[in-house]
Amino acid sequence: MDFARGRERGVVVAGPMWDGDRWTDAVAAFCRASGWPLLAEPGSQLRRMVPGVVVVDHHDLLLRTQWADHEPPDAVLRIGGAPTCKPLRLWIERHRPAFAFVDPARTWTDASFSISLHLSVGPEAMAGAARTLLSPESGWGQRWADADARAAAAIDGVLDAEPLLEAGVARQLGRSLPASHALYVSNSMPVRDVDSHLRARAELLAVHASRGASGIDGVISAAAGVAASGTPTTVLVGDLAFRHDLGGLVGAFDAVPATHGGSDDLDLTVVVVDNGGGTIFSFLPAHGVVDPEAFDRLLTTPPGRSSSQLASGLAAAMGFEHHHIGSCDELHALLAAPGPRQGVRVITIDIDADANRDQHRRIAAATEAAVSGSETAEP
Ligand SMILES: Cc1ncc(C[n+]2csc(CCOP(=O)(O)OP(=O)(O)O)c2C)c(N)n1
Ligand SMILES: [Mg+2]
Repeated sequence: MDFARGRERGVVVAGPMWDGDRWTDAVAAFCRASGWPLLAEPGSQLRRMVPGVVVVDHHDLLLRTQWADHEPPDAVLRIGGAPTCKPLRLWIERHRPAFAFVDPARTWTDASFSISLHLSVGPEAMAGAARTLLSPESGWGQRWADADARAAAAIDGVLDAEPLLEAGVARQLGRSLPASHALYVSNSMPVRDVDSHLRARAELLAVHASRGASGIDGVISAAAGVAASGTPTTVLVGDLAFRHDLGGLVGAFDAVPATHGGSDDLDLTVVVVDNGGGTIFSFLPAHGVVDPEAFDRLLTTPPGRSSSQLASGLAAAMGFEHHHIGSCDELHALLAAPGPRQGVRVITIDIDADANRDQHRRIAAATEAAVSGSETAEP
């Protein structure tokens, strides 16, 4: 596995992996030896601060900038499932670097046919390859570290000055959840917001999702499955995905805690970001072009009532906790203290969809300005 030898401008990409933590040491050794930055989505279990490794938190935003096209890669080494990050896929397609896929399970997931070398090897081979590399001198890894730090400061500049919206919720989950907890993220915008805004920390926060075909069904049930393993679990879910799996909420509610003679001892916090329907579609080019009423009826499909109304009704009927909140401080207070097992609780947060979309655009523009010195960002 001498793929990295002689290639200084490489990146290691880590897609979703349930067992990604078993790769931590090998990936760290490889990144240190090659000088390549690590672009790990949270669901890889590898977005974690490791000494000597450039861990990039904001690659989704960085790879939309002109800076990224002035820093084209000559090599990509991927582990894990297909990455969630679309700008990463487009950056690879534009620059066509040598592309190795470390794929011990032989999944061959490569929808855009970009992979040039398929390696059916495990972490030992990656660690072995690291031992054959000479330390690089190009400054490539440092430039990524600098750009990521500038992006983080630009993002904080936007988020810290504004009311809580979806990016701020994702950032706060990474700041507040105890390391012994797990985060489960729904498809649609939650998994993307977490990829863009949850930052590496010293201790691992297990982050899971069912990427599959991006279904928004069964989200609460899957998160309850993680919680049933004994790990207190928080699930970040949109308002439609929440509605799609209220049966999962009942299932989690019915699990009888060990303290009451049962065996399931389940601790599940459901954080619902209520933006009034499927707002992922409002990031598509058709939004603002086609008739707004038709767009909403066919794509946004806004529910008639808020998630807060729904959750408070269910909470009253079923007897679980419901908190309707609007700030980082309230979210932190509910998530940070790992008290006694909670059973099921639901936290609802109202999100103004227009303000949220606008904030996403301003974050992209602020990142572009911070790393490229230009104001024109790709949306
Ligand atoms: C089972 C299933 N049905 C429909 C879809 C199509 N779909 C993708 S995203 C989405 C909207 C999800 O809305 P919400 O959960 O509120 O998240 P948001 O888009 O607001 O982030 C829909 C309907 C899907 N992915 N899976
Ligand atoms: Mg929604």
